[in-house]
Amino acid sequence: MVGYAFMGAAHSQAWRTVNRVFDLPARATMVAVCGRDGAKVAEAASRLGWAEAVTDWRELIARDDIDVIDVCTPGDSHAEIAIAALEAGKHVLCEKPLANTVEEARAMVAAAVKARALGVRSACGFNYRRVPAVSLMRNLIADGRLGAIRHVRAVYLQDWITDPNFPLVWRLQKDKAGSGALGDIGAHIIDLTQFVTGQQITGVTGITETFIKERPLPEASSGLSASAGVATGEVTVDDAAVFVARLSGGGLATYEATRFATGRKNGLKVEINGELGSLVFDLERLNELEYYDATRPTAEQGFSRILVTEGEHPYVSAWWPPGHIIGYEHSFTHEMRDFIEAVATGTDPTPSFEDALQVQLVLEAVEKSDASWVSVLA
Ligand code: SOE
Repeated sequence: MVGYAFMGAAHSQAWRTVNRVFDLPARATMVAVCGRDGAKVAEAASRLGWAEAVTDWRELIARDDIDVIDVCTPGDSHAEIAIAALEAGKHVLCEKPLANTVEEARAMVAAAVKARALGVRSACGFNYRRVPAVSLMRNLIADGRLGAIRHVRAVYLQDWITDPNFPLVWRLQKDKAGSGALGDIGAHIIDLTQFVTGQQITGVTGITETFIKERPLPEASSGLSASAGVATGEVTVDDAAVFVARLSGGGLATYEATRFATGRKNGLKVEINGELGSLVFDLERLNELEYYDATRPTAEQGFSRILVTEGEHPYVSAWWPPGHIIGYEHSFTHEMRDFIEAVATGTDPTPSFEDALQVQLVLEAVEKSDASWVSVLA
Protein backbone atom coordinates (compact mmCIF):
# COMPACT_ATOMS: atom_id res chain seq x y z
CA MET A 1 0.00 0.00 0.00
CA VAL A 2 1.31 3.46 -0.90
CA GLY A 3 0.04 6.16 1.46
CA TYR A 4 -1.16 5.73 5.03
CA ALA A 5 -3.46 8.64 5.90
CA PHE A 6 -7.28 8.49 6.01
CA MET A 7 -7.72 6.16 3.02
CA GLY A 8 -4.63 4.17 4.01
CA ALA A 9 -6.20 3.56 7.41
CA ALA A 10 -9.57 2.63 5.88
CA HIS A 11 -7.94 0.25 3.39
CA SER A 12 -5.70 -1.30 6.08
CA GLN A 13 -8.76 -2.07 8.20
CA ALA A 14 -10.29 -3.81 5.19
CA TRP A 15 -7.15 -5.81 4.31
CA ARG A 16 -6.85 -6.91 7.99
CA THR A 17 -10.48 -8.04 8.13
CA VAL A 18 -11.55 -9.29 4.72
CA ASN A 19 -10.22 -12.89 4.91
CA ARG A 20 -11.51 -13.29 8.45
CA VAL A 21 -15.06 -12.42 7.42
CA PHE A 22 -15.39 -13.66 3.85
CA ASP A 23 -14.49 -17.13 2.53
CA LEU A 24 -12.28 -16.26 -0.45
CA PRO A 25 -10.04 -18.19 -2.92
CA ALA A 26 -7.01 -16.11 -1.90
CA ARG A 27 -5.66 -14.42 1.22
CA ALA A 28 -4.39 -10.85 1.54
CA THR A 29 -1.03 -10.52 3.24
CA MET A 30 -0.10 -6.99 4.26
CA VAL A 31 3.52 -7.04 3.10
CA ALA A 32 4.56 -3.36 3.14
CA VAL A 33 3.29 0.18 3.43
CA CYS A 34 5.11 3.07 1.75
CA GLY A 35 5.39 6.70 2.80
CA ARG A 36 7.95 9.47 2.30
CA ASP A 37 8.73 10.03 5.99
CA GLY A 38 10.60 6.97 7.33
CA ALA A 39 9.71 7.45 10.97
CA LYS A 40 6.04 8.18 10.29
CA VAL A 41 5.54 5.27 7.90
CA ALA A 42 7.26 2.90 10.35
CA GLU A 43 4.77 4.01 13.02
CA ALA A 44 1.92 3.59 10.54
CA ALA A 45 3.10 0.07 9.64
CA SER A 46 2.88 -1.13 13.23
CA ARG A 47 -0.37 0.73 13.93
CA LEU A 48 -2.12 -0.42 10.72
CA GLY A 49 -0.70 -3.97 10.59
CA TRP A 50 1.85 -3.94 7.76
CA ALA A 51 4.91 -6.23 8.01
CA GLU A 52 7.32 -3.66 6.57
CA ALA A 53 7.63 0.09 6.05
CA VAL A 54 9.44 1.54 3.01
CA THR A 55 9.96 5.08 1.71
CA ASP A 56 10.21 4.38 -2.05
CA TRP A 57 7.17 2.89 -3.82
CA ARG A 58 9.42 1.81 -6.73
CA GLU A 59 10.93 -0.74 -4.33
CA LEU A 60 7.49 -2.33 -3.94
CA ILE A 61 6.84 -2.79 -7.66
CA ALA A 62 10.30 -4.37 -8.07
CA ARG A 63 9.62 -7.11 -5.50
CA ASP A 64 8.36 -10.52 -6.59
CA ASP A 65 6.74 -11.18 -3.20
CA ILE A 66 4.21 -8.40 -3.85
CA ASP A 67 1.23 -9.05 -6.18
CA VAL A 68 -0.97 -5.99 -5.57
CA ILE A 69 -0.25 -2.26 -5.27
CA ASP A 70 -2.93 -0.34 -3.36
CA VAL A 71 -2.63 3.38 -4.22
CA CYS A 72 -3.85 5.54 -1.32
CA THR A 73 -1.95 8.74 -2.10
CA PRO A 74 -3.17 12.19 -3.14
CA GLY A 75 -4.27 12.33 -6.79
CA ASP A 76 -1.04 13.86 -8.14
CA SER A 77 0.79 10.52 -7.86
CA HIS A 78 -1.97 8.09 -8.89
CA ALA A 79 -0.98 7.92 -12.57
CA GLU A 80 2.77 7.51 -12.05
CA ILE A 81 2.42 4.78 -9.43
CA ALA A 82 -0.47 2.87 -11.02
CA ILE A 83 1.05 2.84 -14.52
CA ALA A 84 4.47 1.70 -13.27
CA ALA A 85 2.85 -0.99 -11.12
CA LEU A 86 0.71 -2.30 -13.99
CA GLU A 87 3.73 -2.35 -16.31
CA ALA A 88 5.56 -4.36 -13.63
CA GLY A 89 2.71 -6.90 -13.66
CA LYS A 90 1.18 -5.88 -10.33
CA HIS A 91 -2.58 -5.77 -9.88
CA VAL A 92 -3.63 -2.22 -8.90
CA LEU A 93 -6.36 -0.82 -6.68
CA CYS A 94 -6.30 2.98 -6.98
CA GLU A 95 -8.24 5.40 -4.78
CA LYS A 96 -10.72 7.84 -6.26
CA PRO A 97 -10.77 10.01 -8.19
CA LEU A 98 -8.63 8.00 -10.61
CA ALA A 99 -6.41 10.95 -11.52
CA ASN A 100 -6.16 14.73 -11.44
CA THR A 101 -6.81 15.14 -15.17
CA VAL A 102 -8.54 13.33 -18.02
CA GLU A 103 -5.17 13.05 -19.75
CA GLU A 104 -3.69 11.16 -16.81
CA ALA A 105 -6.81 9.01 -16.55
CA ARG A 106 -6.56 8.07 -20.23
CA ALA A 107 -2.93 7.02 -19.75
CA MET A 108 -3.98 4.88 -16.78
CA VAL A 109 -6.72 3.25 -18.85
CA ALA A 110 -4.23 2.49 -21.63
CA ALA A 111 -1.90 0.83 -19.13
CA ALA A 112 -4.81 -1.10 -17.61
CA VAL A 113 -5.93 -2.40 -21.03
CA LYS A 114 -2.40 -3.62 -21.84
CA ALA A 115 -2.00 -5.20 -18.41
CA ARG A 116 -5.43 -6.85 -18.58
CA ALA A 117 -4.34 -8.72 -21.71
CA LEU A 118 -1.66 -10.29 -19.52
CA GLY A 119 -4.09 -11.15 -16.71
CA VAL A 120 -3.13 -8.14 -14.57
CA ARG A 121 -6.19 -6.59 -12.95
CA SER A 122 -7.08 -3.02 -11.88
CA ALA A 123 -9.92 -1.16 -10.19
CA CYS A 124 -10.75 2.27 -8.73
CA GLY A 125 -11.81 2.65 -5.08
CA PHE A 126 -15.33 4.01 -5.28
CA ASN A 127 -16.19 2.30 -2.00
CA TYR A 128 -19.80 3.50 -1.62
CA ARG A 129 -20.88 1.09 -4.39
CA ARG A 130 -20.29 -1.60 -1.77
CA VAL A 131 -22.57 -0.29 0.94
CA PRO A 132 -25.25 -3.01 1.00
CA ALA A 133 -28.08 -0.47 0.66
CA VAL A 134 -26.45 0.99 -2.46
CA SER A 135 -26.06 -2.45 -4.04
CA LEU A 136 -29.69 -3.18 -3.13
CA MET A 137 -30.71 0.12 -4.78
CA ARG A 138 -28.94 -0.95 -7.98
CA ASN A 139 -30.55 -4.39 -7.89
CA LEU A 140 -34.07 -2.97 -7.42
CA ILE A 141 -33.60 -0.52 -10.30
CA ALA A 142 -32.10 -3.25 -12.52
CA ASP A 143 -35.17 -5.39 -11.72
CA GLY A 144 -37.31 -2.57 -13.12
CA ARG A 145 -38.96 -1.69 -9.81
CA LEU A 146 -38.76 2.05 -10.59
CA GLY A 147 -39.44 1.77 -14.31
CA ALA A 148 -38.05 4.58 -16.46
CA ILE A 149 -35.79 6.89 -14.45
CA ARG A 150 -36.98 10.50 -14.59
CA HIS A 151 -34.87 12.23 -11.92
CA VAL A 152 -31.64 11.68 -10.03
CA ARG A 153 -31.00 14.08 -7.14
CA ALA A 154 -27.58 13.65 -5.51
CA VAL A 155 -25.77 15.69 -2.88
CA TYR A 156 -22.55 15.14 -0.99
CA LEU A 157 -22.43 17.68 1.84
CA GLN A 158 -19.53 18.23 4.24
CA ASP A 159 -18.50 21.18 6.42
CA TRP A 160 -14.92 20.50 7.51
CA ILE A 161 -13.37 23.70 6.07
CA THR A 162 -15.99 26.36 6.89
CA ASP A 163 -13.44 27.88 9.34
CA PRO A 164 -11.26 30.34 7.34
CA ASN A 165 -8.35 29.41 9.60
CA PHE A 166 -8.45 25.76 8.54
CA PRO A 167 -5.03 25.29 6.93
CA LEU A 168 -4.24 24.90 3.26
CA VAL A 169 -4.05 21.08 3.25
CA TRP A 170 -3.29 19.10 0.07
CA ARG A 171 -7.03 18.65 -0.72
CA LEU A 172 -7.19 22.45 -1.22
CA GLN A 173 -4.33 22.59 -3.71
CA LYS A 174 -5.06 21.92 -7.41
CA ASP A 175 -1.58 20.59 -8.21
CA LYS A 176 -2.06 17.87 -5.55
CA ALA A 177 -5.81 17.17 -5.59
CA GLY A 178 -6.81 18.09 -9.15
CA SER A 179 -9.97 19.81 -7.92
CA GLY A 180 -11.76 20.47 -4.65
CA ALA A 181 -15.20 19.26 -3.54
CA LEU A 182 -15.98 18.50 -7.20
CA GLY A 183 -13.40 15.72 -7.61
CA ASP A 184 -13.11 14.64 -3.99
CA ILE A 185 -16.78 14.11 -3.08
CA GLY A 186 -18.52 15.02 -6.36
CA ALA A 187 -16.74 12.04 -7.93
CA HIS A 188 -18.50 9.73 -5.46
CA ILE A 189 -22.02 10.88 -6.35
CA ILE A 190 -21.21 10.81 -10.07
CA ASP A 191 -20.00 7.20 -9.82
CA LEU A 192 -22.72 6.13 -7.39
CA THR A 193 -25.60 7.49 -9.46
CA GLN A 194 -24.23 5.93 -12.65
CA PHE A 195 -23.75 2.65 -10.74
CA VAL A 196 -27.26 2.43 -9.26
CA THR A 197 -29.06 3.53 -12.44
CA GLY A 198 -26.85 1.56 -14.82
CA GLN A 199 -26.86 4.70 -16.96
CA GLN A 200 -24.18 7.23 -17.92
CA ILE A 201 -24.14 11.01 -17.70
CA THR A 202 -24.17 12.25 -21.31
CA GLY A 203 -23.78 15.99 -20.69
CA VAL A 204 -23.52 18.52 -17.88
CA THR A 205 -23.46 22.17 -17.05
CA GLY A 206 -22.43 23.55 -13.72
CA ILE A 207 -20.79 26.15 -11.55
CA THR A 208 -18.16 26.08 -8.85
CA GLU A 209 -17.16 28.53 -6.12
CA THR A 210 -14.22 29.07 -3.80
CA PHE A 211 -15.59 30.89 -0.78
CA ILE A 212 -12.32 31.24 1.15
CA LYS A 213 -9.52 32.16 -1.23
CA GLU A 214 -6.56 32.35 1.17
CA ARG A 215 -5.72 30.04 4.05
CA PRO A 216 -2.89 29.67 6.60
CA LEU A 217 -0.16 27.35 5.33
CA PRO A 218 -0.20 24.04 7.24
CA GLU A 219 3.21 24.52 8.84
CA ALA A 220 2.29 28.08 9.78
CA SER A 221 -1.19 27.26 11.06
CA SER A 222 -0.34 27.69 14.74
CA GLY A 223 -3.92 28.61 15.57
CA LEU A 224 -3.27 32.29 14.87
CA SER A 225 -5.78 34.00 12.58
CA ALA A 226 -4.71 35.04 9.09
CA SER A 227 -4.69 38.64 10.28
CA ALA A 228 -1.86 37.87 12.71
CA GLY A 229 0.62 37.88 9.85
CA VAL A 230 0.70 34.08 9.57
CA ALA A 231 2.00 32.87 6.19
CA THR A 232 -0.95 32.11 3.92
CA GLY A 233 -1.42 30.50 0.53
CA GLU A 234 -4.00 30.63 -2.24
CA VAL A 235 -6.77 28.03 -2.34
CA THR A 236 -6.60 26.79 -5.93
CA VAL A 237 -9.62 24.44 -5.97
CA ASP A 238 -13.39 24.75 -5.66
CA ASP A 239 -15.05 24.72 -2.24
CA ALA A 240 -18.38 23.79 -3.80
CA ALA A 241 -19.77 22.59 -7.13
CA VAL A 242 -23.38 22.52 -8.33
CA PHE A 243 -24.28 20.97 -11.68
CA VAL A 244 -27.09 19.45 -13.70
CA ALA A 245 -26.83 16.53 -16.08
CA ARG A 246 -28.68 14.46 -18.62
CA LEU A 247 -28.66 10.67 -18.25
CA SER A 248 -28.36 8.19 -21.11
CA GLY A 249 -31.85 6.90 -20.26
CA GLY A 250 -33.36 10.35 -20.82
CA GLY A 251 -33.69 11.43 -17.20
CA LEU A 252 -32.47 14.66 -15.60
CA ALA A 253 -30.01 14.82 -12.72
CA THR A 254 -28.91 17.45 -10.22
CA TYR A 255 -25.68 17.28 -8.25
CA GLU A 256 -24.29 19.29 -5.32
CA ALA A 257 -20.86 18.70 -3.79
CA THR A 258 -19.76 21.11 -1.10
CA ARG A 259 -17.49 21.41 1.92
CA PHE A 260 -19.51 24.39 3.23
CA ALA A 261 -22.83 22.75 4.12
CA THR A 262 -22.56 23.81 7.76
CA GLY A 263 -23.73 20.98 9.99
CA ARG A 264 -23.52 18.27 7.34
CA LYS A 265 -20.60 15.94 8.17
CA ASN A 266 -20.60 13.24 5.52
CA GLY A 267 -23.98 13.90 3.97
CA LEU A 268 -24.11 11.83 0.81
CA LYS A 269 -27.77 11.46 -0.20
CA VAL A 270 -29.22 10.14 -3.45
CA GLU A 271 -32.87 10.10 -4.52
CA ILE A 272 -33.97 8.34 -7.70
CA ASN A 273 -37.46 9.07 -9.06
CA GLY A 274 -38.89 6.62 -11.56
CA GLU A 275 -42.30 6.19 -13.19
CA LEU A 276 -43.09 3.28 -10.83
CA GLY A 277 -41.54 4.57 -7.63
CA SER A 278 -38.59 6.17 -5.87
CA LEU A 279 -35.57 5.11 -3.85
CA VAL A 280 -33.60 7.22 -1.37
CA PHE A 281 -30.17 6.42 0.13
CA ASP A 282 -28.59 8.51 2.92
CA LEU A 283 -24.99 7.66 3.86
CA GLU A 284 -25.51 8.94 7.41
CA ARG A 285 -28.21 6.23 7.68
CA LEU A 286 -26.29 3.72 5.58
CA ASN A 287 -28.14 0.58 6.80
CA GLU A 288 -31.44 1.87 5.43
CA LEU A 289 -33.07 2.42 2.06
CA GLU A 290 -36.32 4.34 1.57
CA TYR A 291 -38.61 2.91 -1.07
CA TYR A 292 -41.80 4.40 -2.48
CA ASP A 293 -43.68 1.78 -4.52
CA ALA A 294 -46.17 3.58 -6.75
CA THR A 295 -47.57 0.24 -7.93
CA ARG A 296 -49.18 -0.40 -4.52
CA PRO A 297 -52.87 0.43 -3.99
CA THR A 298 -53.10 4.20 -3.64
CA ALA A 299 -54.44 3.96 -0.09
CA GLU A 300 -51.32 2.03 0.94
CA GLN A 301 -48.67 4.13 -0.78
CA GLY A 302 -45.87 5.79 1.19
CA PHE A 303 -42.10 5.75 1.65
CA SER A 304 -41.16 2.57 3.48
CA ARG A 305 -37.85 2.11 5.29
CA ILE A 306 -36.00 -1.04 4.31
CA LEU A 307 -33.52 -2.07 7.00
CA VAL A 308 -30.77 -3.52 4.79
CA THR A 309 -29.49 -6.06 7.29
CA GLU A 310 -31.07 -9.30 6.08
CA GLY A 311 -28.84 -12.21 5.10
CA GLU A 312 -30.23 -12.02 1.58
CA HIS A 313 -29.04 -8.41 1.20
CA PRO A 314 -25.65 -7.86 -0.55
CA TYR A 315 -22.62 -8.69 1.66
CA VAL A 316 -24.65 -8.79 4.91
CA SER A 317 -24.67 -12.57 5.52
CA ALA A 318 -20.94 -12.49 6.28
CA TRP A 319 -21.45 -10.17 9.25
CA TRP A 320 -24.22 -10.24 11.82
CA PRO A 321 -27.89 -11.23 12.26
CA PRO A 322 -30.64 -8.88 11.05
CA GLY A 323 -30.71 -5.47 12.71
CA HIS A 324 -27.06 -5.62 13.85
CA ILE A 325 -26.02 -2.71 11.68
CA ILE A 326 -22.66 -2.18 9.96
CA GLY A 327 -20.67 0.98 9.27
CA TYR A 328 -18.63 3.11 6.87
CA GLU A 329 -15.55 0.91 7.16
CA HIS A 330 -17.43 -2.21 6.00
CA SER A 331 -17.75 -0.73 2.51
CA PHE A 332 -13.96 -1.01 2.19
CA THR A 333 -13.95 -4.60 3.42
CA HIS A 334 -16.56 -5.38 0.74
CA GLU A 335 -14.38 -3.55 -1.83
CA MET A 336 -11.39 -5.74 -0.90
CA ARG A 337 -13.60 -8.87 -0.90
CA ASP A 338 -14.65 -8.27 -4.49
CA PHE A 339 -11.14 -7.22 -5.56
CA ILE A 340 -9.52 -10.38 -4.11
CA GLU A 341 -12.19 -12.64 -5.62
CA ALA A 342 -11.76 -11.05 -9.06
CA VAL A 343 -7.96 -11.25 -9.03
CA ALA A 344 -8.00 -14.83 -7.70
CA THR A 345 -10.52 -16.00 -10.31
CA GLY A 346 -8.94 -14.12 -13.22
CA THR A 347 -11.81 -11.68 -13.78
CA ASP A 348 -11.93 -7.88 -13.82
CA PRO A 349 -12.80 -6.12 -10.55
CA THR A 350 -15.16 -3.12 -10.70
CA PRO A 351 -15.25 -0.24 -11.09
CA SER A 352 -12.66 -0.45 -13.85
CA PHE A 353 -10.26 2.31 -14.79
CA GLU A 354 -12.58 2.87 -17.77
CA ASP A 355 -15.50 3.45 -15.36
CA ALA A 356 -13.31 5.87 -13.42
CA LEU A 357 -12.30 7.68 -16.64
CA GLN A 358 -16.00 8.30 -17.30
CA VAL A 359 -16.19 10.03 -13.90
CA GLN A 360 -13.08 12.05 -14.77
CA LEU A 361 -14.73 13.15 -18.06
CA VAL A 362 -17.77 14.40 -16.13
CA LEU A 363 -15.52 16.31 -13.70
CA GLU A 364 -13.70 17.96 -16.61
CA ALA A 365 -16.97 18.79 -18.35
CA VAL A 366 -18.31 20.54 -15.24
CA GLU A 367 -15.16 22.65 -15.00
CA LYS A 368 -15.32 23.49 -18.73
CA SER A 369 -18.99 24.55 -18.44
CA ASP A 370 -18.18 26.58 -15.33
CA ALA A 371 -15.73 28.59 -17.41
CA SER A 372 -18.51 29.47 -19.90
CA TRP A 373 -20.77 31.01 -17.23
CA VAL A 374 -22.78 33.98 -18.48
CA SER A 375 -23.17 36.68 -15.84
CA VAL A 376 -26.40 38.64 -15.55
CA LEU A 377 -25.38 42.26 -15.29
CA ALA A 378 -28.01 44.39 -13.54
C1 SOE B 1 -13.11 14.04 2.07
O1 SOE B 1 -12.97 14.54 3.36
C2 SOE B 1 -13.30 12.54 2.16
O2 SOE B 1 -12.31 11.97 2.97
C3 SOE B 1 -13.16 11.95 0.76
O3 SOE B 1 -11.83 12.11 0.28
C4 SOE B 1 -13.52 10.47 0.79
O4 SOE B 1 -13.46 9.91 -0.51
C5 SOE B 1 -14.94 10.34 1.34
O5 SOE B 1 -15.33 8.99 1.37
C6 SOE B 1 -15.00 10.92 2.74
O6 SOE B 1 -14.59 12.31 2.71
